[in-house]
Amino acid sequence: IGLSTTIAGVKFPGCFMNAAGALCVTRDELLALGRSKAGAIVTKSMTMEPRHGNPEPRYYGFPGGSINSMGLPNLGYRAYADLIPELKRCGKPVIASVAGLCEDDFPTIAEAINAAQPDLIEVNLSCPNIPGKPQIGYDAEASERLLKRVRRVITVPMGVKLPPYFDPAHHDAMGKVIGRCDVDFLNLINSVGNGLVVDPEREAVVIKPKGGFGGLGGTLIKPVALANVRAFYKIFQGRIPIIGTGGIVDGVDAFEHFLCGASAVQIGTVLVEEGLEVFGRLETELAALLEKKGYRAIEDCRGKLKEL
Ligand code: RRO
Repeated sequence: IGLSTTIAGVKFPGCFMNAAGALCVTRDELLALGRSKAGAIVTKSMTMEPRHGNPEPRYYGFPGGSINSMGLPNLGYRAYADLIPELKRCGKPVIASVAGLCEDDFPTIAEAINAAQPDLIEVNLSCPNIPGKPQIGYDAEASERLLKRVRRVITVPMGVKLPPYFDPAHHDAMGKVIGRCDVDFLNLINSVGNGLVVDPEREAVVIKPKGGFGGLGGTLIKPVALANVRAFYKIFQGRIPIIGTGGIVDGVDAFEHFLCGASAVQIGTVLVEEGLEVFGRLETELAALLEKKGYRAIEDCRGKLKEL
């Protein structure tokens, strides 16, 4: 059974990789991803300057998923630019996740990171956790302005990490923006922003920043992730490859993402909860499922979801 995949012409030895943010801030974490069975190394979203992020506790896992308000803790783009050559020697694609605290940061970071030649760049338009800053991805005009600016300086395949949308009108509006900006791949979805988890025992919130509000991930967001993968797969008729992210706990969840149209999948909450061993488990589970169903490779089931 082949679990390799291709995104924007780049070959991935496996279809499972970390989601940006999960175990990918430090050099040690990134090199450990390189040694693991992950099909790629994805960096933490980077900013101009190094950041400690929001006050702790800022991540909380519970049976249905997770809530986080990390606040972009990262080493700053210069450190990641210096690390990329070493990461590339791990023998799998390196995806650099580019963010910023304001619009002008993105092209500066994108140009410098592009010069370090990661295999792909993912532009994160969907960080929900900077106090007082709305997500760029919920502003179609700002998204288009920003994507056109970064596209000018990025020569490697450029992807966009979008927030979840909850209305077909919003899928269509962002689809038009993406269609005008020469985007090579999409990553769907970032966390479901500004949820609130309550501990009834302590009668309190579970994370400190923003009064307890944070981005939701894990099992509980899977239907939202699948809907966004499917909506954009249909808008582009499969012509823009999609990385599916959200709610993947086992091989069946990954298979559902592929049926909806994903070409690869990323693991956030369950990677944090279970550690790097998750990649081997997911590969085993997906291979067994594909085998049982008579599929020989991911591309044989991609997008093949039946409608009634
Ligand atoms: O660092 C974060 O708080 C964070 C980011 Br940049 C993001 O894109 N998504 C998320 O759930 N958390």
